Amino acid sequence: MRPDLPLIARGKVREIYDAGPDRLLLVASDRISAYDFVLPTPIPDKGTVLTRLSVWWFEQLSPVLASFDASHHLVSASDVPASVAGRAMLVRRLEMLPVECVARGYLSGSGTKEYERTGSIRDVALPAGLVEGSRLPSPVFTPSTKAEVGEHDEAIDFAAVVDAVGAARAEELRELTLALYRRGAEIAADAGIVLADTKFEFGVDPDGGLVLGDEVLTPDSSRFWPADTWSPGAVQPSYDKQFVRDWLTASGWDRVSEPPELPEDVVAATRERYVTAYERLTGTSFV
Ligand code: Q0Z
Repeated sequence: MRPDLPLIARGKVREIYDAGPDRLLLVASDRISAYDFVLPTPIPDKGTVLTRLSVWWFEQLSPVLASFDASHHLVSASDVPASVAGRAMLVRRLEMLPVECVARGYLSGSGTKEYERTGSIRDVALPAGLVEGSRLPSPVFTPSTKAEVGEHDEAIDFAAVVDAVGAARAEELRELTLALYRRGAEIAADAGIVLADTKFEFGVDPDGGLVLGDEVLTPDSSRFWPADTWSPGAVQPSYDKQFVRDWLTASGWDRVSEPPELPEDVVAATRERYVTAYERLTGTSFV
């Protein structure tokens, strides 16, 4: 099912439609990606869970945004076409800033690689002895540039952010990204979830105001780890995708050819993880 609106862009697992001169419709699908592939098997309700999570987070983050004289782009999650009801957000159309604003509170993935090579992450020197999964002494802003479809985002330093958006806006982006991450991580911790890192995208409205856009603090834009098994020194299990990764690994799939269909027990267990994350974070029933 798709809305009867002009398609503007298609990501791996979501789409953006033209909803009028100053509006966009962001639609989250039930598709799931793993190891850089979109899998052929959808996860029922994933698009709805992620949309409802983003909507809830926009509300939770409003005080942080207000303290920076900023706002978010959400207009409505109910005034959307029936074909995408529950998994779409009507948003203000913005002039997006060409920087992916990532905050990391824990060492993981490319952050671990950078630390092992340099002892720092971007411009921030770190203590010796950290390992994959370690909590950082304080969260670090690790911006990147948006890559073309199929490419990976490219790490940039703070000076490159200044070149892209100017010094004042760059400092605002760094401080707001870190403040939003800190508040998100605090709320996630209360739900038994480690928010290891996350990526925000910002835009500017016609009055020049800074606006938080895109999806926020979902498992697709963040690393969620179960807090009860957090144990630095190895790659941490993913809160949402671990059953999928484990099954794909055990299946013997070569990670080059088209990925196989997931069995129904893996689909059900994965759907349950998304729903449980939603219910633990929001304290409300998904149903
Ligand atoms: C977000 C993306 C995709 C979903 C453009 N409020 C806004 N105003 C202008 N542009 C955007 C937004 Cl959110 C915007 N993206 C990322 C790509 C599906 C989101 F294919 N791109």
